[in-house]
Amino acid sequence: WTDPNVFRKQLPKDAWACQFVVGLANVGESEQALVDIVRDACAAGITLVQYREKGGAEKTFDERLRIGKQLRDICWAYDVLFFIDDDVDLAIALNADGVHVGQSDSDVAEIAQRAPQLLIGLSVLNLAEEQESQKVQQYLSYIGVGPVFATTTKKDAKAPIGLKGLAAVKQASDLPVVAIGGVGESNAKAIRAAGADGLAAISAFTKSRNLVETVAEFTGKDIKENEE
Ligand code: TZP
Ligand code: MG
Repeated sequence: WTDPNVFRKQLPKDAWACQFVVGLANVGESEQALVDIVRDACAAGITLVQYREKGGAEKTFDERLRIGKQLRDICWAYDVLFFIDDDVDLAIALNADGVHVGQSDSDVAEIAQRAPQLLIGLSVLNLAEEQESQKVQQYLSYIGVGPVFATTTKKDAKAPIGLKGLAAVKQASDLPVVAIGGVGESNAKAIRAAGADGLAAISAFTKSRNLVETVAEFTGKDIKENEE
């Protein structure tokens, strides 16, 4: 899809299935490593990249813009959705496909008003936050739920909600639900069985020894040989 607007209107059903959340802090602050792993993950079949510059060395807007452009262009070359974590200004400047926000980030209705072209994902921790999110459901493309399991990647992560917590949010939600937090190859199947429409992770990808296998575990689809 060279025109992202065309892509957006024709979002594939599995658009949220396999999300790679990543920023420089997750790859030893190496820009080359970031570009390389995003390209490799796109080639391996992920469906969405969320560029998240958190918990590492401070980056200026111009630096994030320059890096984001490279990541965006790689994503689009592979028909992979490109989202920005939190940073609405950056998402707008990059003409990103969407923005992912947490509970303490920008207000969803305000984002939708300011940048109606952006798809929006919102993180919730529990049923109470899911209920609250229903007020802005019309603006949301999916709900992120987690941490489902313990994670060491996000330093300020709340206590994990487990598969039961995930299942409860899924049952209450009319939106696709994407699980995050300690998601990996070994628990991917159980997470899908608990109702997740998509799986998101940082370290499962940055520590993967074989991205194609990681993607296959996440999506539950067999590895296709000689696709197309
Ligand atoms: N939000 C909730 S947990 C988390 C984020 C960004 C970190 C996920 O990292 P990992 O390595 O996949 O557990
Ligand atoms: Mg956030």
